Amino acid sequence: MSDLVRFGVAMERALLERFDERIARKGYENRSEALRDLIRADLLRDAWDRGGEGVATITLVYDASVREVTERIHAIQREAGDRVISSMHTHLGKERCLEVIVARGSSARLRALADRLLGLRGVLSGEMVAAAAEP
Ligand code: NI
Repeated sequence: MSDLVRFGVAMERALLERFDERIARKGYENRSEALRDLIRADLLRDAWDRGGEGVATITLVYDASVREVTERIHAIQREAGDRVISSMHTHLGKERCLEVIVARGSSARLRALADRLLGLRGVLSGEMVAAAAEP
């Protein structure tokens, strides 16, 4: 890591103890790495909220026996053009399919893409997760 800066942080003992318990459960070896991750996540959320460009995953679980749901999922991705970078499809059972789509674009357009997919009849569950912001 380049150009590390050390700084002191003051906080209530009880708050720090809760934080230490939390990061131990998550498997962090020290507070610094946990704090860096929290700050990165906050900056990503902020960039996303301000309508920035980013990369997201959209995960869908759907019932493939529902008429045309598979075709609609694919048509929406084709219409999205090069906003969709990649997708992965696998089978969870006889009728249920899992699709993970990686897409790039403004947060508003990605949200709209995810909403169209998640709103389809036959889509049982899913969510969009912002993976990274782009400058
Ligand atoms: Ni399938």
